[in-house]
Amino acid sequence: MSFIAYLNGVPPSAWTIQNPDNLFTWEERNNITGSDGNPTLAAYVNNSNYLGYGEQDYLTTDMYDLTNLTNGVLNFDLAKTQYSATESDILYVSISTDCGDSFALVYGLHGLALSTIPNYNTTNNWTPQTANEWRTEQIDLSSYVGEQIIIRFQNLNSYGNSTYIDNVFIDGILATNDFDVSELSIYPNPTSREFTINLGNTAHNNINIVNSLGQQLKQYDSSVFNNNSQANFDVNGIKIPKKLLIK
Ligand SMILES: [Ca+2]
Repeated sequence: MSFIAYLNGVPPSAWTIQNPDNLFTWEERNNITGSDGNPTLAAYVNNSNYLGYGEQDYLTTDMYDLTNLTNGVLNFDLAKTQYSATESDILYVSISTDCGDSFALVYGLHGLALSTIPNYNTTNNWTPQTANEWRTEQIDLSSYVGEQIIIRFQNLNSYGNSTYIDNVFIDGILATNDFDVSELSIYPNPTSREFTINLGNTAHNNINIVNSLGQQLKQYDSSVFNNNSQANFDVNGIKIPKKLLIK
């Protein structure tokens, strides 16, 4: 079962941007070819026009509760090129467990290790042209299970080239006594419209679909299962985030 926060380009309202020099920083960029090959709205830093070195720009998430997870993985999609070996930006990811007072580094790459294409790219304002110019980064959060965490993305510029991130979410296993997670399956997950829940031999529950802020988008009574172990759902017509949280 997935525990999903999300970002489709636009930071949710509780996310914050810190831009100490008041110059370039994290912004939205629309109609970018996304990690699934379709147009997406991605969070972007225009490092190719950002004439400066060592300037730091922070994109900081809302707080996420990992107390009911038995493991956790932070996923995000990255599209990134570097201008040259010397004009090469850095991306850091850090985690706070004290409401943002302090952060511990969990990810930091620069140079071609950060780039999502093989070579340097001097195209001004580079944009990904195909899905395979994106890479999904995965960061193990198991040591943060039981905590409430804030995630911080930090762009450290070096007059390099574009940095895009999209589809930030936490994937994990819910620890709950309400049902046997190993019995339950949801597919496809994540989904944008239709999905099937198979309860196996577990008791029938009401199904709540909520977004990452915990707001309920739709509720189904357990009668939707009609005494079968499996039911199909169609969430077409409700305003949903790019990825769903089903619990
Ligand atoms: Ca800045």
